[in-house]
Amino acid sequence: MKICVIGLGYIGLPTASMLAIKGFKVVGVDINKSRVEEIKNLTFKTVEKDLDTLVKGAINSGNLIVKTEPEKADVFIICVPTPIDENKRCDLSYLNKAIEDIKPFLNEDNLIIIESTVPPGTCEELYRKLNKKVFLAYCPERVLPGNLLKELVENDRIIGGINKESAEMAKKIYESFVKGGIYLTDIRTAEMVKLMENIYRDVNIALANEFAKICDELSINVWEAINLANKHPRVNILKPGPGVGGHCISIDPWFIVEKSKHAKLIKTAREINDNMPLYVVEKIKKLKPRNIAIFGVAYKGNVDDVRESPAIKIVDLLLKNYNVKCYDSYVKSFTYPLYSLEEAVKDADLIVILADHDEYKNFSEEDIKIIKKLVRRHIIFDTKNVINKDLWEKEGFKVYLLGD
Ligand code: SAJ
Repeated sequence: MKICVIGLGYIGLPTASMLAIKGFKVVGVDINKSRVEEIKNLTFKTVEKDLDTLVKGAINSGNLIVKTEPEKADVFIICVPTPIDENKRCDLSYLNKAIEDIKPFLNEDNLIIIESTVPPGTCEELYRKLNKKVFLAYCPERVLPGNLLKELVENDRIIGGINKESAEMAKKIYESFVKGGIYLTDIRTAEMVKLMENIYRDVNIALANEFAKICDELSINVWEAINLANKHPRVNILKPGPGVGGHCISIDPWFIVEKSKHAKLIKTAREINDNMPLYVVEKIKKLKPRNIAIFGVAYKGNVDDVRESPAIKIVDLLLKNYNVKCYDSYVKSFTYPLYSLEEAVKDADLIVILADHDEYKNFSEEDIKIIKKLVRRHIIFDTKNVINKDLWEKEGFKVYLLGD
């Protein structure tokens, strides 16, 4: 069986590679020529564990070829981005283009699987517009960047079919590598389930962020309070932070806001999380710095992705009044220049941590001593509660936490 995977981003590439390893003939397609070249030549860079080995195995097996144009296949799996536009509505242009691109190759035995996150009703609408007899299923990706390959195999999957046969056909494909359960439903429910998962997380983080602000106001350490509240068997509050980034959780809840007038809590949660960068900047102002070293511009710990990262907004705002140097050894390129650790902290009178990279958790006494010599003032503001506070305090740093 031949499978054509459209979009070789963080979902499409591992999925295409996994299918190739499992013996399918796979054609991976991406409109970005340089992305295709770097995959073909195995020169793409990733911090995702074992992804390079998987892709290498797939390419070397001869089962995965990558190119910029689709071709005839039995199954088409679409993994293209669905961002939001300036009115915070789902931008389906990449998805529509992917469908247009495969249209000339479709015949009535073909199965199209969509993995991209979309507002409920989108797949039915696409099917109507396509106006061709094909099988269509929606199987939303669920993997967590940073733990991608493990979750690709182990997570349960939800498959919605435009009809029962479509869902059953898609199940056969995913069964080849998914060890978790595979649950079948209708296509609109599957679209809703995906959004509910990310909204649940966004609302929970908004609650944690609101708790952080309240605890700041009432002189309580939010981290300790959350930790203790979570000792209750039915409480699981997530962590506060400088905001919610990434191309999923900070975007997907808007797909429901655009569809339903009832999405009030969801909208408020989004606004709370979107305002966290401003709150962090207000806190920074109170520490009266001049030169600020930012540690961690990725949207979260141990990833190299900066899409929608709260750091972008925070640095934007800080640059109006302060000198700012960013350091992130995981990230290759950012909106603003990146410096080495030493360059970033030289003459800094404030260090601000915005991402919970393991590197910051694991700073040794030696590392802190080096930083201590280079900075002008010994103040660190940790918005993620990631550093070893005692160790920094031992070296004479004043440590501030968000929500404390
Ligand atoms: N964050 C917090 N506090 C927390 C957890 C996360 O502030 O306690 C922040 C992170 O720092 C980051 C943002 O939220 O800025 C999102 O990070 P994340 O780890 O919660 O999620 P993503 O965006 O990397 O991946 C999510 C996952 N969804 C769920 O866990 C429900 C993943 O399984 C999805 O596949 C992915 O979205 C997606 O592509 O939709």
